[in-house]
Amino acid sequence: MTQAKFYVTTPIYYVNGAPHLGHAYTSTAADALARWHRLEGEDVFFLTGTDEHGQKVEAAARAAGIAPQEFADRVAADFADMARVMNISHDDFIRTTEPRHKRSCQAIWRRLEENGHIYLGAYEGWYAVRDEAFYDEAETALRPDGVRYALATGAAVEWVVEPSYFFRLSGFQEKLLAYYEANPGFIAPAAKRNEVLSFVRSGLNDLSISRTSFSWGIPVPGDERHVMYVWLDALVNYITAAGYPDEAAPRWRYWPADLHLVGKEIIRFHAVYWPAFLMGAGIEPPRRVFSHGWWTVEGEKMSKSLGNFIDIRPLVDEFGLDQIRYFLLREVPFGNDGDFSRRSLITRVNADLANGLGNLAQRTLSFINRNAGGVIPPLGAAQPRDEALAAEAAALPGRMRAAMERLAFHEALEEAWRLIRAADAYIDAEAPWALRKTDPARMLTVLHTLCVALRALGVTLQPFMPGSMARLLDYLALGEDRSLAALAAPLPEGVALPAPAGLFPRVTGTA
Ligand code: ME8
Repeated sequence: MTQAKFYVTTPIYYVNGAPHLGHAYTSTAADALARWHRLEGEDVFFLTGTDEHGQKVEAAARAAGIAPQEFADRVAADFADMARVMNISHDDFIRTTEPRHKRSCQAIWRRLEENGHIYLGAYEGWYAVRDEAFYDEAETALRPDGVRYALATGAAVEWVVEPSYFFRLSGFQEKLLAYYEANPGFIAPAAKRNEVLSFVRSGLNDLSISRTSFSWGIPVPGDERHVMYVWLDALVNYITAAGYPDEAAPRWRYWPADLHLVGKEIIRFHAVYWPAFLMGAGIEPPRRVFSHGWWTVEGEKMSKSLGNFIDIRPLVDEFGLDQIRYFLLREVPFGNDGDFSRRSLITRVNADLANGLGNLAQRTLSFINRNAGGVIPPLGAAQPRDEALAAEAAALPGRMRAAMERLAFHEALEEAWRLIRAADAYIDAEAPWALRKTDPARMLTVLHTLCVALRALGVTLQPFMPGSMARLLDYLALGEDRSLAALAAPLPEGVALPAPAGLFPRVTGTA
């Protein structure tokens, strides 16, 4: 049997500003998926990186008074730092100013040109630098302040007149609709799919794919007065990292990507333009694009004018990394919008982690340490209650898998918490502290069964809380194989366990 592969991406983040909660969110979600698929034994390729060209980045560099490349170097380093702090396990970090990417962009441009999908014309219309997007007039409105804004995003637009190369997007309407039809799971969630479908059904205009009014971009091959439109440049990152244009590269085995994770505001680029570019170049489109919702902070939209972009790193220092990762993926159903507040963070951490998982682990492991010789206790004659809990533990990976396939992180976590509640109820009902005097062999069986449940929790929760679950599995003396497959083995009775320490302290921060 050949090993299944899984190629997952985050958007590449613009280097016009510092990384914030929103970027950390997408990266954490992608990381949990990458780690989950590795646990399943798949050959995973996980890509993240930075989007460094275009007018917006050029303007930010100018405002900072430094050259765009130097500016991009600084901010890209900050994004790499955020990934390190968040324990993001990417296999590659791509920067669009790298030579491999220039080569890849120019190669796909030539392919599109050879295939007759590019022509020279002139663009005259609205452009929003903040969104790096062209808009039809009907997609904008003039506000009382005399400025015209894009309706979808609220970004100011400006009138642009310049020579431009165009991509014959209009010719792809039927092909795209046929692709969506044949691949019902291509765009998720369903509401987004409907939005994209109606956009494509309403008819597609050709797309301007080069700019001449600034130079911070990848030169159009054969006509260096033009730089490529930053979204064409940016989307191509996903094939560059897979080795394009070298389709014999070992990494090309990962293409097509299994999943592009994106925020809801960039679904059109990923679900319309990107598959059309790929079809035009004779490359297979990605398998799935999933759009997630947006976080507000303490009820407010994060924005430059409010100055309330929050950096995740001080929160990690304050609350702990896995606490933040857990909160991000548990608090809001993936795909929905949500609000980030200190109050809900503190509540979650205390209720679910300190009092829930942490307490279960601590009360079980310290009891074993004190009363069962500090080893994995032997399993005696199991009773139906023991078997029921062990069966719940055995069923957990399958239940979580079903949720992970739908990117329902909160449901996957809820499955784990059902097991935690079942284990808590089991301890209370079996009362090992009482059995210590009345039936020590039975006590050991109960403790063994609790270790089975803890091992299932520790292994399956690694993608969400890698550091703390590594500690939990160390306390259970689990060997090197910590994949889902390892759960099938019986627990090795009598193996010495290290002295456990608390996993998740209660937090007392102010809301
Ligand atoms: O759009 N809530 O980069 P970008 C949740 N370079 N997620 C958020 C968020 C929020 N409030 N704010 C941002 C770009 N994000 C392009 C992408 S890909 C070929 C090019 C996340 O720096 C979310 O994933 O503006 C969103 O799509 C991404 O950051 C946008 O990052």
